Amino acid sequence: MSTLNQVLVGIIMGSKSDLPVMQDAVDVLKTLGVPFEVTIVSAHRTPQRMFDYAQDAAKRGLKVIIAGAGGAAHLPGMVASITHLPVIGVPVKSSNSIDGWDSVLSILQMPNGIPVATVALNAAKNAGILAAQIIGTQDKEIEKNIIAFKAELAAKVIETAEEVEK
Ligand code: RP5
Repeated sequence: MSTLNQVLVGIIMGSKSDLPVMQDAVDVLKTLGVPFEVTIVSAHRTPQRMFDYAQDAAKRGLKVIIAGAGGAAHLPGMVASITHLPVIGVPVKSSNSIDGWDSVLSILQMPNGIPVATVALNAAKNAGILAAQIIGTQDKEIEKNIIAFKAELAAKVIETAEEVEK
């Protein structure tokens, strides 16, 4: 049975300033036909909102959370500590001071038992694809969309290879 009417992926971010990066997750989930919601939840500025969001997410039917944040990026890890849902973390390069390593390390270096699936710096597109792949294990339509998406990637490589070989 397809679950396509139910919102399955929650995209959250620490600030509206993260949106230009996080938009890539929005766009690829649209492409892959995965129903999602998007909002701002700050671990530091709205801790109670973060707690409520994470605590209610599974009850509301979400299956995966994508959380993006920059700097001392505690949002993905704290959300993962509250919910049993899989959390995909997107380190956002929010300042030039240490090249985004602050975001990467604070999302990546989780303690044993509380994983966050951390994608590369600013790689919200990959976070969206990974979320769709997780949903696709249980939803035939989304699985089909993922397979088509990957076939398209492969076809582009073959096309460019043929151009280069001419
Ligand atoms: C983090 O601080 C946000 O995720 C953002 O990446 C960074 C800067 O936030 P703003 O000061 O632009 O709101 O919490």
